[in-house]
Amino acid sequence: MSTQPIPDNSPSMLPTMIIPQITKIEAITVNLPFVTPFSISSYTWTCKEALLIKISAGELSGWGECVADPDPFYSPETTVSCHHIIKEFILPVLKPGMDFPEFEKEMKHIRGNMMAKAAVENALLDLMAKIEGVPLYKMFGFEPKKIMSGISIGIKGSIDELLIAVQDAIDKKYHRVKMKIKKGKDIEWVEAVRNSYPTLQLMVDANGDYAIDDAKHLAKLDKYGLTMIEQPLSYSDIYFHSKLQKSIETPLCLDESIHSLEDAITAVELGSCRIVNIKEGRVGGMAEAVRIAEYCHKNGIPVWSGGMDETGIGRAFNIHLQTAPAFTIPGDTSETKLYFKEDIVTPPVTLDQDGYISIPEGSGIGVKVEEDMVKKFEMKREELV
Ligand code: OSB
Ligand code: MG
Repeated sequence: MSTQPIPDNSPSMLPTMIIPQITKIEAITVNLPFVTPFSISSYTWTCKEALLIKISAGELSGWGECVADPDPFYSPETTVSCHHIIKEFILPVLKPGMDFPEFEKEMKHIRGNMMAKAAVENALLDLMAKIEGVPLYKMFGFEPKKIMSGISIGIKGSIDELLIAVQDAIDKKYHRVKMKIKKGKDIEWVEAVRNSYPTLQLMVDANGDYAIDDAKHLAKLDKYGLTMIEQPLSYSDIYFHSKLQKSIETPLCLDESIHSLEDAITAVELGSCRIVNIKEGRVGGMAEAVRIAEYCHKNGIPVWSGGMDETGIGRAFNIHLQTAPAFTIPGDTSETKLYFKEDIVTPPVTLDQDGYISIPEGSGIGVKVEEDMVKKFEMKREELV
């Protein structure tokens, strides 16, 4: 598998900066059409509805993108539940003058709701980096690097359609291919891809479609040399994954089940997975994502950055996150045009001729949020502060 080496001096400099005087906070719900529908085992999305949080301090604004969908088919959180939690519980604890660790401590009183927390926390981090005039990765103490690319291919109508999508990804030089699977569209589909592409770095994601009783069935995947099987069992399970991992050779990777560093420790100590998918938007934001990455790295568990088919705002956070040296496996970081004809930021994510992605230049998340495009896709806007 293609990996990047980890330098010895992995930094863990989390921000100890002061929350600035905030002049305005807006919650904006946007809806962007997908170029093609995206199917996972539990649902098909035809568009991206996202709750954006814009936190302003005078002329400067930080942006966060909540990765919850309008529906509870990936995670229990939704755009509307997140809006409620942000407005009624998260923003009331946000006080100018408190430092960032104090803010995170206050947030711990609010149980769960990690997607809601991430949207606010990330917007604050973007804002603080912009006030400092530094790129986000630099505020975390990381060095810039070229980011590996990876594609997540949704469940297609036929094996032929899947093979076309895989060929397309290979032509674009993606570093690894993930294919979504579900019961009835699994072994045969993986076999077809593997037969056509014997050396491709290939993995599958089941989004919780199987149960522990399917262990023997899932073990049939062992012969295809997959890098990993992502979240084969229930979205909330850690324990049964530990039993499954003992009965199959392919490394398991957890996605949906991991909401915090505590969850990651539980999974690693139980032996529930050998790889972790870190989505900063699912674990409360960039700071917790970095803590999970550093814990996993110390414990010999490789990590990668997942995606939630975010707009360019969420994508930019994922790109900055991957400068943390623990991210050694290509993530679900793909070109903007795979999902969107038009996005709300510039520049779009593109791959260079070797399949790498460059970090957007500029302070904070680096990309420019195009307000006219936000307005174009806007469904609802509310001033929260
Ligand atoms: O399980 O990783 C997942 C998209 C929506 C919900 C869940 C998942 C995904 C993806 C897409 O796989 C990854 C991406 O390209 O952002
Ligand atoms: Mg997944």
